[in-house]
Amino acid sequence: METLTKIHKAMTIAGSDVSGGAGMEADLKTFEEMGVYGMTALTVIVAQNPENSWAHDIYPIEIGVIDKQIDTICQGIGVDAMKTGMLGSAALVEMIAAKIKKYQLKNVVIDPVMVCKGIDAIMVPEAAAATKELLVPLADVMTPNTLEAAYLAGMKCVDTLDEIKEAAARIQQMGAKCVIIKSGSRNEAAETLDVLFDGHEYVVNKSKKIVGAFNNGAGCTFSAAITAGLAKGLPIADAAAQAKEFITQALQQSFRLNEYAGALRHWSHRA
Ligand code: PXL
Repeated sequence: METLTKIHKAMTIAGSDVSGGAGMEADLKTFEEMGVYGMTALTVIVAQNPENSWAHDIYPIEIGVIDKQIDTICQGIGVDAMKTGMLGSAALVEMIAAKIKKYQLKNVVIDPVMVCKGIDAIMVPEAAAATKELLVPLADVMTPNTLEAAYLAGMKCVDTLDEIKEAAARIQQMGAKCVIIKSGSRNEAAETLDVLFDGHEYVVNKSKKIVGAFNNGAGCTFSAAITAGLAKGLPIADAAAQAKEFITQALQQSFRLNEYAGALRHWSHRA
């Protein structure tokens, strides 16, 4: 039995996508593939309703139970980095902000999940507002998509490179150490655009869109990969670059599950 090697540990506070593609399932798969010990505090269960065009139905976990999960992880095991995903209520966002302070958690990645694939309206407005007020100032890294960035930055539209840079600067000024805005699946362009801003310089990453990829859970996977890198002690820019490589491979080798759905190949880097 190995006892001397340092095990890097990460916690995700996120919802379950029971179909396995996004949410805490994507986070855990990513942590595992990146050699990081993963732990989960489950916030909501997302089931899709076959009687209603497979609409997302969200079943929240009682807040006291989420509180117990976070205490178990933070007091019982300890974490090197953490991330959040779908949070479901303002009360939960408040509780998480208090836990980050209480346990002085480091390497805090906030993926401000406000929408799911195929949905363009903020799903739980009160949780989005609380995230903006309480979690942005505590984040080491924020990873909004362009729709979430527009909401957080108070902008009508975040689409062009200039708009993305402006949104990143605004969110950074609200207290986040570093902001990474992902633009890809929600625009019509042939290229994806990721912009990192740390308050000093912009790192713009342009790449060709991967045509035909199954991208459900891509945002969760990208932010989980950043979290894993931070858990291992990488600087943010290096963790972000490694995460970009990880998600690119997982998208390039994404696969079909059945006639309706496909998934990312989280293990593609093994080949
Ligand atoms: O991809 C966003 C997302 C996050 N978390 C959960 C989800 C989804 C989208 O389906 O189900 C639990």
